Amino acid sequence: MNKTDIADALEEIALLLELKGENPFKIRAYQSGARVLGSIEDAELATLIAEERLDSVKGIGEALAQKIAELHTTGRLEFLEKLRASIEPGLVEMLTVPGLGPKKIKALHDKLGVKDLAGLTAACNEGKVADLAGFGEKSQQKILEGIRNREAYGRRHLWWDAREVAAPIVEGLRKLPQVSRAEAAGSLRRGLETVGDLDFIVAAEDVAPVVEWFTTLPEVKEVTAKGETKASVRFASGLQADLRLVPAAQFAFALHHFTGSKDHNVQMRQRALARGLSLSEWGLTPTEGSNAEEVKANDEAGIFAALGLAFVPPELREGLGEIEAAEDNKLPDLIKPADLRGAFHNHTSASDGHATLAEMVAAAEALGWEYLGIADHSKSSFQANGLDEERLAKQVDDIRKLNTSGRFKTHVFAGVECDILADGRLDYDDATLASLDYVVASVHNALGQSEEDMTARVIRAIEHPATTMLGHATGRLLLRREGSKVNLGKVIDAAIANDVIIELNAHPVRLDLDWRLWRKAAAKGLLCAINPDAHETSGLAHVEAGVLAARKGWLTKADVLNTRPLAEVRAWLEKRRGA
Ligand code: DGT
Ligand code: CA
Ligand code: CA
Ligand code: ZN
Repeated sequence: MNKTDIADALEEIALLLELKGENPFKIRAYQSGARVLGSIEDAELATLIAEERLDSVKGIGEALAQKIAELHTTGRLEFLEKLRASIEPGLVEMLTVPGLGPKKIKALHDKLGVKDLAGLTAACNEGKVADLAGFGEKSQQKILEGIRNREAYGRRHLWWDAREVAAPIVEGLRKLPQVSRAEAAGSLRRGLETVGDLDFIVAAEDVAPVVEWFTTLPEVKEVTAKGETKASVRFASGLQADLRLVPAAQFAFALHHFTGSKDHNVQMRQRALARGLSLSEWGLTPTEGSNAEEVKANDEAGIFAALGLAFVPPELREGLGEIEAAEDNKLPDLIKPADLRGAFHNHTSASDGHATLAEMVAAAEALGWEYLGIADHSKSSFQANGLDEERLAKQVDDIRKLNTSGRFKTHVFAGVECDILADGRLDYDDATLASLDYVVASVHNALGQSEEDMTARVIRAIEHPATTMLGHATGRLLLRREGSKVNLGKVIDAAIANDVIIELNAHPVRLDLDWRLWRKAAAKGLLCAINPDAHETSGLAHVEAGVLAARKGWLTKADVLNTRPLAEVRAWLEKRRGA
């Protein structure tokens, strides 16, 4: 196991111990152990374990060192497995309700005998939760709403997770001798932030072996349909998938149809009808009485061309004006993953990341990035181990030294993810902020403010001369928590007026600001930065999800600051700081 997985295991132990109401000192030992691990480089950790010296590290005692070693060498921990087994699964499930932490769940269990979500719903409906000390009417309402949302959320999956399941299946399908072409279609191909089910389109002449392969994949839990042209399965994760088998001549039509979206398809069909043609998953054929000829197409571009359209990238097929733009040959030249030269919002083990500064920079260098911005949490984010002025100054110093050392080809920008306090002030004084290359300003607490207060708060932060960009504008966590109430139209206008960037937070659970707002905002002059919000080296890869969302928002390379070369970015940041 690597240190990120070990840290996750330690955090899980702390959470479970808290659910059991264990001694707070013991709980904190696991939490700080997880944090300390982040500051040890992976290679060093292996050495410390091999030489049995892990307990010499400050913050790691003998008992903890043993557990870490067990996880590192075997990938398992008996202690954790026993702990998991000792707790009712319903209690752990309750942790997925927003606002319910281990302490509150323990209180609900001890005082009301609540053991699972069903019991919690009943207790709320009977008004018992409102009467409990530390809860009240408002919090009872929030819990009920959270449980309701959870059911809706359970029907969809993050794009990132769905892609992880789909990619090896597409690979596997393509390797089958009966298969000539295979693609994942549907919302996954369109790059939607959440996906309902997977849709695979396959061209095959001999279908039975393909259906057999698909329905007996190891992760399949249930086969819900199995026929000549279609099969449907449900995976253990709850995700469902449709497989559609077509003759090679129909592949392009089926791929286009099942990529969707529905709105896009409806508009395409109307366009075809106006030309005396009928468009379906089977083909493009003349309507009755029309003298048009059947159109054959080997790829989607052929279908679009037959209807007088430029090729529309799947990300744009939402029925939001892409057909008109394709007709006028005015589709944007969309940003591509390879356009990115760095990113600004990334964490290290100095706050709540799992990798050291050097590990993060090495990972950025391996991606070929020209620059990496480090923006750890600020002091008010104590839950995320935010940096006080002294620790921030040390980090800035470390970054400057790393840059002059020439150890990495990637330049490091010293920034911070500065909390926007409840009244809109920033979390450091002006002198501290002035020591940085840039500032990402983000809301992390008091998320439940009124729309009026939240909007004024965010705009005040945008108007601060030290603010470079606004982080995760609404604070939404996809399939987990709705965003804050905030007037984004006003926020976007304020950002443009103050020359402040709004980030497209590329973390697969955020993708915030939403793609639906970008086209209009960019046209008005808003500049974007696509930021992975990485908390570990592998997190830098999140930019892929961000680029997809940016493409859905019609963004081009020119709309995104971190497509520019280092010298231009440096100049932009300096100008912004008034340096
Ligand atoms: P999802 O799975 O809810 O995330 O969204 P999609 O877009 O993947 O939808 P899905 O799986 O129900 O169907 C895939 C595509 O098939 C959809 O985007 C468009 C096409 N499609 C499905 N049902 C209809 C329909 O009733 N009318 C039209 N025009 N197209 C349809
Ligand atoms: Ca689908
Ligand atoms: Ca489907
Ligand atoms: Zn943040």
